[in-house]
Amino acid sequence: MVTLSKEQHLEMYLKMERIREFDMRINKLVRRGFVQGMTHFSVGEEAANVGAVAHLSYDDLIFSNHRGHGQSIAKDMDLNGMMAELAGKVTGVSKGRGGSMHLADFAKGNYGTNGIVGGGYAMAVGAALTQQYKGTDNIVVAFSGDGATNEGSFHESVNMAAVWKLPVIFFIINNRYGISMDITKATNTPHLYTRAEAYGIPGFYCEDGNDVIAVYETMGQAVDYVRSGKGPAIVEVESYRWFGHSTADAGKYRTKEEVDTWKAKDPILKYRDYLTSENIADAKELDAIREQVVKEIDDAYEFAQNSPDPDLSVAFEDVWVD
Ligand SMILES: Cc1ncc(C[n+]2csc(CCOP(=O)(O)OP(=O)(O)O)c2C)c(N)n1
Ligand SMILES: [Mg+2]
Repeated sequence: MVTLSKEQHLEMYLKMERIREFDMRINKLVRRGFVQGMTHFSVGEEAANVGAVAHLSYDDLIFSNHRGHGQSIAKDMDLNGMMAELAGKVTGVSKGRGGSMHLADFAKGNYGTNGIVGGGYAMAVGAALTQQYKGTDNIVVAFSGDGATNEGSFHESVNMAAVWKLPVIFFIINNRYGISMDITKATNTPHLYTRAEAYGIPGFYCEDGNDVIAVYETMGQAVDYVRSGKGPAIVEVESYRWFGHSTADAGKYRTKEEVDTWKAKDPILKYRDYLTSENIADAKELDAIREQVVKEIDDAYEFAQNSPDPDLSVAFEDVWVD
């Protein structure tokens, strides 16, 4: 049983609403040419992201993948800077130079989204080695999808982390697809957390990754284990992306029935039901949070819209280390 205070619950709810509203807005803005470059949405996976990050402080580090808006928002990324980054503006969190797949905020322990599938694993292991070397009790979380776990880098990274007993969690959001590839055609095992056994580390599984409390509980077990210095762990949660793989994908390989079935398992509605039925919050309070979020995203859009493009003269800055 989890014991979360009302404030913690409302914080998680707020972040889930932020992720939803941010990506819903970006989806509209993409069509108007506001967003520079490719974008992948976290809509549908809000609980998986928020339930995982809720255990982390700013001293704990995360490495995201291409679908990293959810993790970035869960780790408190400034919405103005995030929106501006997607628009390629100079006020973006990466000075408008990277876009959706280069969102980072080192001060809050966010080591960035990443366009290379499987590219975050080895960096997370390196960051975990730093924590062990320095004797901190910080942990590192490498977020990825199901598809990425078939990259060689996953296996090399998990193995090395296991041998060196590094404080890193490989957190897999299994949404059953790698672009258009159904998981059953790419992976000869029904569950990815069972791969942990091959490396002699624990694997934790959350069947309902749309239930933020269930994700929180599962991740809590993994965090306790890893933070106590016993070594790495794998966590797998099942969820689903509502939209196509990216802004360039209409998602024709999935049936409408399948998508609708998952939309009916909306993580935000599920959490609202929980919060109201457990008398933790009433609908009015939750509606107020939603209104606040809509205003935040309106403001972030205004901020990005009114920010200048980077000057051409900076094109070669931050490319080489002096
Ligand atoms: C090394 C590499 N190979 C291929 C790609 C193209 N690519 C981008 S996302 C993706 C699928 C990733 O699937 P998954 O890990 O399940 O994450 P999801 O998109 O489902 O969240 C692929 C193949 C890439 N970006 N990098
Ligand atoms: Mg996937």
